[in-house]
Amino acid sequence: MKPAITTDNACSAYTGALKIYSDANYQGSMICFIGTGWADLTQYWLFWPVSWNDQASSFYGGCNNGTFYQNVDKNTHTGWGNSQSFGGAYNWGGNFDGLNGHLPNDSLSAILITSSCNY
Ligand SMILES: [Ca+2]
Repeated sequence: MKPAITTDNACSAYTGALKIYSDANYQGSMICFIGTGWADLTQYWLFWPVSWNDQASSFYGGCNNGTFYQNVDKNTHTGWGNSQSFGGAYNWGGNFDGLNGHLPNDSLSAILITSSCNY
């Protein structure tokens, strides 16, 4: 799979982008992903020199479906261990609060987007 794309343009050009927020309830800093594939959050800056690893507090899935992982393999840049699926009518967004199958706050390390859109 190709890596998920993340750019500033993805936020403005694609209303369907996956959005990850540093604070609960869609607040704080945001990073966007569009397209299918893996994203290793140790590879993206929240603010230098702090990466997005273990920083996410809420998400909006947009038109994407996939899986959030609590751990990431440093060599393959793929997720493992505790996970949470997202997308569809019942998992379109929310807080990482450790409840009802959600990952705990500040634990997200890798994202797999299995289906996406181009809008
Ligand atoms: Ca983690």
